[in-house]
Amino acid sequence: MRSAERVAVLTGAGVSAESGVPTFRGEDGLWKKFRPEELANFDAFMRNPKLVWEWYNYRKKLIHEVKPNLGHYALAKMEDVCPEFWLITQNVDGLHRKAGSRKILELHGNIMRSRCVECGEESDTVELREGGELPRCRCGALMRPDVVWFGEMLPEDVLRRAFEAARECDLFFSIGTSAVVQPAASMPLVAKEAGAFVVEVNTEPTVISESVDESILGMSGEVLPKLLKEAWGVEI
Ligand code: BJW
Ligand code: ZN
Repeated sequence: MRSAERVAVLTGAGVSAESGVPTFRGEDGLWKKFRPEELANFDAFMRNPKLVWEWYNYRKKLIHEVKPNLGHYALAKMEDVCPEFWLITQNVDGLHRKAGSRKILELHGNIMRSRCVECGEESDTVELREGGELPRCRCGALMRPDVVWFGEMLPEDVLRRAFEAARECDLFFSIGTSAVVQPAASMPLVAKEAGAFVVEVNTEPTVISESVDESILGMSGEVLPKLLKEAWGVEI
């Protein structure tokens, strides 16, 4: 790790779990008995925009109230000590930026932004007011959260740069992700195939644990500060 020149990191919901943000899969991921797969898609939104907006408002409020944890801060420090560094995140909560990370590629958008389903106009103030009307654009169409739902394309430029980082790094971390949602889930394997040393950090084994070079079982908020200290001599 100490000798790595180019480092790329993929993070998932597990990194924010210690901040109090629920993950998607497992018991923890349920909201009013709905699975995320039933809410995070365009058809569900058009069928019942109020329900989907309620889920997003609940999460926005929660995210607004929480703080980054030691895992986020360790990754922000890692950016300072590695000559080349990219943080690829599936998270939409903005906690990496709050912790000080700058070289971030947000694969699945950002929950604090909204955009019009018709004309694409963006806003970062729109939400469903309690008991109120659904948020609408100036053009009259519905506003939706500016995140990537199942069956939708990821932002093209962000995706291209993320795969580039995975292919070109010599050290790749996959942290706090179940590694089941594509195309993010293929990035650790792409990195491995291209010759990188791949390290996974997760509280449980995942579908890629057998394919990576090192699988560290533990909480990212505990493991990452230790790694940072052992490999780079940096304390947070
Ligand atoms: C800790 C911890 C601690 C806990 N420390 N660890 C069939 C086969 C293959 C692919 C497909 C298929 N059918 C459809 C697809 C494509 C689909 C897909 O991959 N589906 C699979 C699930 C089957 N993908 C897509 O649709 C993507 N688009 C796409 O492919 O476009 C091309 C295309 C277009 C049209 C048709 C087909 C293809 C888009 C995916 C968008 C995902 N969106 C969401 C919602 C974002 C908005 C929002 O937040 O509301 O993104 S879904 C949700 O899952 C969210 C997450 O970013 C994503 C990944 O979840 P993540 O982060 O891994 O969380 P968890 O909960 O799964 O895992 C947490 C982990 O942390 C666990 O392992 C814990 O153990 C661990 N943990 N505490 C360390 N303290
Ligand atoms: Zn519009």
